[in-house]
Amino acid sequence: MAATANTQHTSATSGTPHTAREADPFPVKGMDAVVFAVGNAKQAAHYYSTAFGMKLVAYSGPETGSRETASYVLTNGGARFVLTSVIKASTDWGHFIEGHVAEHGDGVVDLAIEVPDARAAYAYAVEHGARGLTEPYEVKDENGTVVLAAIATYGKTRHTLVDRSGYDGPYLPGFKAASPIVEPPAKRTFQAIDHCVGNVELGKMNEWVAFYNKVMGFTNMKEFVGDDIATEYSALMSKVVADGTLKVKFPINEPAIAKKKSQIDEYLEFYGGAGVQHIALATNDIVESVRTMRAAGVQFLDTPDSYYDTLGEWAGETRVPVDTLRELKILVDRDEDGYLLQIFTKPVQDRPTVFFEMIERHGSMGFGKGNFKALFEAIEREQEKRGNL
Ligand code: TYF
Ligand code: FE
Repeated sequence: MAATANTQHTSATSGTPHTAREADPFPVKGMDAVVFAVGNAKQAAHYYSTAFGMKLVAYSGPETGSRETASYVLTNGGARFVLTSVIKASTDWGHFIEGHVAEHGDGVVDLAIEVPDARAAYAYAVEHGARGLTEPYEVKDENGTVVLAAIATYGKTRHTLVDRSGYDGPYLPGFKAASPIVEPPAKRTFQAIDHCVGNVELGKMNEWVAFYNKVMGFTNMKEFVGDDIATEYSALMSKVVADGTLKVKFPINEPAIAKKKSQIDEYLEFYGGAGVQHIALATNDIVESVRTMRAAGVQFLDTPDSYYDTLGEWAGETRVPVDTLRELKILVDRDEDGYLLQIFTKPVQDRPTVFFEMIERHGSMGFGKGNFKALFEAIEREQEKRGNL
C-alpha cells in the first residue's frame, strides 16, 4: 500500500486501494437491505419479529396493489431485512422468486447496497466487468423517488444499488408503512449488518475476490483463512473484501479438501450452488441479545466448556465475565486492535444453509480467526447429527 494511504484503509492489504486525494470510484453509504426469498413471508416476518426482535415497518402485497408478491420489511436500528414470497407469479421477477425458493429453499436473493448515485455505480460496475441485471430506473410515490439498478454476483444472488436520497418513506415507493407484529424487546437485539458472507464453489474464491476488487473497488482485508488452517481443521478457505470505509464487508468462502466433508460443501449441496452463508449482526450488548433470542427460541451453536477453561490465558479481560460467556456460549477473539465477542446460530431453516452471527466489536475489525477451530468443530458436530460428515 502507498505511503500516503489514508486511515480508512488500514485494514486493507491488497486490491486497488485509493488514497484520500483520489475520489472513491465506487462510493457506498452502507448495506441497504438483505432481501430473502422465502416460502411463507408472513410466517418468516413473525419469526424475525418474535425470535430476532426486529420490527415490521413496511409491507407490500395485494392490499397495497402488489398482486404477484408479498414483501415484509423489518428493521432493527440500521439493519433492514426484506422477506418476499410469491402469491401468484406473473412477471419474470415473480417466476424468479418462485424458482429461487424451489431450487434453494429460503435464502438471500439480494444484498442491496445503498449508494449516493445508482446510475454512476451501475455504470462503473458494468464497465469493470459486472453482469448487469437491471438498468437504472426510478420508482416514485408520494414519499419521493428512489433510483435502483442491479448487478449479478455469485450464484443467483444480486446486488441492487439503491439511491434513496430523494425519498422519505417506509422502504421503497409502493410500500406502505406497517405496524409491528409484536412489541420489540426493550433493548435492541442488534443495530446494524456487520458483514454478509458468501459460499462459492471450490476454486472460485479468488475469482469472486477479484470481482469485488474490480467491479466495486473493494480491497482485501487482512483476515483470511489459507491452506495452512484449511487442511488442519477448517475445511474452508476465506478472504474478506470491503469498501474503503469498511461499512460493507463481504467475506467469501470456498471449500477446501480436508479429511472430512467441508461445511461449505454441505451448504453448496443443500443450497444447490453458491449463495449467502451467514449474515453477521452487530450488537452493543451481546449478552442481553443472546439471552433475549435464546428465550425466544433461537438456537445457537454449542461451545465446549474446555474453551472457557483456557480463555483467560489468551483472551485477557473483556467487558463480560468468563462465567457469563460460558453460560451463553459466547466466543472471544483478540487481535492487535482490540477484541470481539461473537456467537453463531444454527441454520434457521430445515436445509443446513443460511445462519446468523451476533457480533460485539471492541476495536477488533477481524472476523474471529482465533475461534475458527472451536467454531468449525461445533459446526462439524451439527453436520454429524445431520449425517453429512
Ligand atoms: O465471517 C467470518 O469469516 C466469520 C467466521 O463457515 C466464519 O464469521 C467463517 C466461515 C464459517 C463460519 C464462520
Ligand atoms: Fe462472520
